[in-house]
Amino acid sequence: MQRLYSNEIGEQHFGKEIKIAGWVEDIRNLGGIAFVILRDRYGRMQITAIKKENKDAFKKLVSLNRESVVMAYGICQENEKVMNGWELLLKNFEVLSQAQAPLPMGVIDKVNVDFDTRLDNRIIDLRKDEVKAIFEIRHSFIKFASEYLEKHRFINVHTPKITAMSSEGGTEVFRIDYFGKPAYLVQSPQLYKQMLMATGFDRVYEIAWYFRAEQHDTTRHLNESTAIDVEMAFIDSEEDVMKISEGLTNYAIQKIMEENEKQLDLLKVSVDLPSLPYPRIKYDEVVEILQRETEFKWGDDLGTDEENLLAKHIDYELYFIKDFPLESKPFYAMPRDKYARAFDLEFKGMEISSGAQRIHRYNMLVERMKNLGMNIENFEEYLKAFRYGMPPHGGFGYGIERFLMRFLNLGNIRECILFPRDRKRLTP
Ligand code: AMO
Repeated sequence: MQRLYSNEIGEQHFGKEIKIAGWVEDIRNLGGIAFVILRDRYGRMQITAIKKENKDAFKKLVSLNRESVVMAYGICQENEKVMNGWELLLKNFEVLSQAQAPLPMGVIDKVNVDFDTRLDNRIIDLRKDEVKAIFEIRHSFIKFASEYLEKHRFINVHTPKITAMSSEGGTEVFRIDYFGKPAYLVQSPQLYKQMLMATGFDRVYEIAWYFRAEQHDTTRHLNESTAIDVEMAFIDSEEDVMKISEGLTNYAIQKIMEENEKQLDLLKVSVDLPSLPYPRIKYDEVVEILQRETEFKWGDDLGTDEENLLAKHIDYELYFIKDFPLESKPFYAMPRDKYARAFDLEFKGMEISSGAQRIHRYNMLVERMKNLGMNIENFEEYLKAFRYGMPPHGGFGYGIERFLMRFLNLGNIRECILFPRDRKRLTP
């Protein structure tokens, strides 16, 4: 007999024998009868055991520790008073795994455990409906973003995560020993996705790892995070890239609203689909707004405080900031006078994505790198891609955890990744 999931069982099974499996969430022993709540991936089911019908099974069942894993057999009995409208009248069951007691934290207990205890016991934390819901929505976000990109001719690629070159000037890299040679974990697929623009794969995307040895210990930084990286060639300007970025965002939000209603309800998130196009605010306008209340100077970076303040002055949840000072963006960003043809996508006052048109002319790129004091010998393999036919191109990196944090109104980015890596956490 095939095991059925809780959401597969219905009228068609009433009166028939079925097999179910899951974690024992709760046991109520009333003496002659016992009720067990069994939880599987999709929901909960009630097992009803009657002592006089199978004494041994009854005894074994009521002595189980919570969260043990069982496979149970019996008749699916219609019962309006029970959740789902049916109960399993127990014939027999197998203990697939007995859980130890006490549990390091509860699954259904109302007592609040602190966040570190939750993360230390993530395998149990993930059994909670509202925690699972985050990762179901995460799955949907990646699926729908990929779907959108594929509809727009992007091909999914995988570039190296171990490298000899570092891409994002400002942030620190993790160094590793590569058979005696120094190497790094990549901070972004930046250099490789650009190199691919020289190959004829003129639209690529990658669901990628970012490894950053940043010192930040904040609610919005991880040392290992994931992103959707996009790169596209034959663009006229960064506007072409921004259209993909906002199109992808709206498509994913709309599809999640359709597919994940249950999870959004559970997380108490109500969503209005933003209208397209998203507003574009120039960095110079941002400076003007901030200078009304702060000492902010042209050329300064937008920190958390500035982003929050700015968000209070803008009536939209999602908007772009563009035309940043050239010096505030990495070497590969295409200049327009003293500005970079670059943009950030802001969601409720936090950067969730950034991108740019890139420099595609070899001489210009080398000059820019030299001006910034970079040692171009270290970038020989990257620069090679610009010598043999490189079309104009641009792209963006889109933080998956950052998006989810804002979309689901979560206070800490660590909620959005299974096993977070931060300054203090290397386990589990
Ligand atoms: P950037 O450094 O802005 O750009 O990163 C792109 C996006 O990735 C996310 N992100 C992070 N999320 C959590 N923790 C971190 N430590 C972290 N660092 C980055 C953010 C950010 O907007 N190569 C460029 C992208 C491009 O131009 O294509 C880049 O890496 O959401």
